Amino acid sequence: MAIKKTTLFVIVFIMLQAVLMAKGCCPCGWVESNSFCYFMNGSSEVKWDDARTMCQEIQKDADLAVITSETQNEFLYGLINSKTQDSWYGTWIGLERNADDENKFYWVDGTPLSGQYENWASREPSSNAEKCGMFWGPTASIPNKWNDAFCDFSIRVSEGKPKPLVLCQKPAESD
Ligand SMILES: [Ca+2]
Repeated sequence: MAIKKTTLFVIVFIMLQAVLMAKGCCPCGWVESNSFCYFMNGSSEVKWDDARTMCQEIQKDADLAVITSETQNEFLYGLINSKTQDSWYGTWIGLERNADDENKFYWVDGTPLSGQYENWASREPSSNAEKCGMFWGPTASIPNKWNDAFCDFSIRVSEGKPKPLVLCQKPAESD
């Protein structure tokens, strides 16, 4: 009986380790989902370029979030929704108009948006002058949708109004 208990303990221990390893590992303060880690800066007042630099500097291999599926989109919307402060303008995401072909958007990892998962709000993208991707927050008129915005939109927002937050992403460590 004692041997059986020990064997059972070893099996449970090995299974637990396997689960923990499969889950991946994120830096303190980051949230893990499906092998990626996410971090949202909730007090930022930065332009898209600055938001991207912020992500790249805060952690190795980090950049603005790249959204490739509805499942991921819903998870990230939940993350934005979990913020207690008004996030009407949601977050900057890693989507940008191509410098050479303004009709095309690319993710910051170099993937063209064309043919991939898209979640634009109706009548968006709306203007070639709006070159940077944004994810509308829960209190927006069209929540949980994407918008193209002026890349310096954060400084165009009236004084005292909420600014777009910053949504960073990095691969989860597997070891
Ligand atoms: Ca727009």
